[in-house]
Amino acid sequence: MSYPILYSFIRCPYAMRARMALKLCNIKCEIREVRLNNKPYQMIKQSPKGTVPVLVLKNKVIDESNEIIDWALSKNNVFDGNLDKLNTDLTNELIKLFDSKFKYNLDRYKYSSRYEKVDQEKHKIACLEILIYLDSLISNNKWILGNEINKLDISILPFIRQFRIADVEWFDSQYKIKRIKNIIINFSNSDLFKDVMKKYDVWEENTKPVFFS
Ligand SMILES: N[C@@H](CCC(=O)N[C@@H](CS)C(=O)NCC(=O)O)C(=O)O
Repeated sequence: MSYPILYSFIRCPYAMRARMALKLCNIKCEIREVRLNNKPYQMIKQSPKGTVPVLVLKNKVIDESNEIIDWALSKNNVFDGNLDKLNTDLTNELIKLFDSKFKYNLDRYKYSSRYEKVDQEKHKIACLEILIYLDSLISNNKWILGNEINKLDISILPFIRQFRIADVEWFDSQYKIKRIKNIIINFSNSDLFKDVMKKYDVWEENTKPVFFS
């Protein structure tokens, strides 16, 4: 039996969300850890745009993290029934917000040296403002929309975590994002997150396949 192949990079938040979805949905795959500065040609052959994650299936290649999540859920919807229509719409809206505006500002804050003339502080505050908005939408739950982990959590928490680790002391001192602070600590300490952050050797052809899930 052949398993799907996931090209992944441990620290990539898009790959993290895909790994979490595959793990939660109990989908066994071969995991191929890559380095972004030395992507294997086998991956590029399957997905010429050269971003991770890439999931190679028998009959198709999925190279967008959100589509990998949706594919995993189509095989085994572990979140089924968790959300009503209102929260499903909110989930989609918030994933869009984080993939666009939050990510845009996060990159300019965290990797400011890659951009010309950026006001790092301005981008940091723009991210904080989005988080204050998110905080205002959530109640005192374990996860963002309830006490069960959901698609929204796995999709956006890797980016919020990245924002936090850029300046932990400052993040933890923000009193307007109290709920998010609790959720991000819960997330970082969760077995799920620890599982998907397991380190693998960089993949090379002809080495024994390593399986994930
Ligand atoms: N829209 C893509 C974005 C994936 C993405 O940008 N991944 C980054 C790593 S976090 C990447 O592979 N960048 C290519 C590079 O740095 O060469 C997705 O959601 O899968």
